[in-house]
Amino acid sequence: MSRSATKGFSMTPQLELYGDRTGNCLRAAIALEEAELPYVARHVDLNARAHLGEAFLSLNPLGKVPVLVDRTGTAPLVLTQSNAIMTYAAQLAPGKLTPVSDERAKARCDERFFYFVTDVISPSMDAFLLHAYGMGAAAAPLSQRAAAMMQAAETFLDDDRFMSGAQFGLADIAAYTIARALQNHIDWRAAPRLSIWMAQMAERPGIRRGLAAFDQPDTP
Ligand SMILES: N[C@@H](CCC(=O)N[C@@H](CS)C(=O)NCC(=O)O)C(=O)O
Repeated sequence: MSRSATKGFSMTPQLELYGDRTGNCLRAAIALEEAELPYVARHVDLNARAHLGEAFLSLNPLGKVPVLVDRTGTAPLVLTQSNAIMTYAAQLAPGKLTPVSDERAKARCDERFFYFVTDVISPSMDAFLLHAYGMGAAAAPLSQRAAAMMQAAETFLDDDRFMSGAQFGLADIAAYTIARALQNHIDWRAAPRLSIWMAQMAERPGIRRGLAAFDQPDTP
């Protein structure tokens, strides 16, 4: 909904998501898309160091993406953590990304969401940083661990159609982008349910739009 949704804004957009084509940013964009919230995506080109420019640092002094700005209140709300942006999207669109009426179903969705965030995405991010610091040998076991934890999520699909439970949700978004990143490390023949789930996720319009959110050349 990102670019076409600009038509829905008379002047300053109410929700703006700043980011680039990284896992953290794409998860935030997919959450906004799947929640069907109108927003404008602003491309911050990390390669061009746009995140270190004065304009962007005034939004997030840490110089990191994603950043969500919500101007619907009396003062703008600025969120600089991908997971906070995702849970905020769930809050703004009750029932779209987390179950609302069934406490146990909500707990199951949270449990799975935190599994992917802490047990898969986190070691994978650490491996990425070790690579960036020239410590590729130290990174390898962390990448393998992340892939093994991703593959273990096959069991989440034994009884449920989605990673989040009976309905699509935050855990599916967290799982999908990291599963794509780790796809060459996963033994897909040993994970038939995961394979089917991946194919289904790839067909979701909200996921497709979220993945393309930062394809425009905009800069803040
Ligand atoms: N904990 C933050 C991490 C944000 C983060 O590290 N963003 C990366 C891109 S995914 C970034 O902006 N890197 C640029 C830099 O560190 O210079 C989140 O989940 O949003």
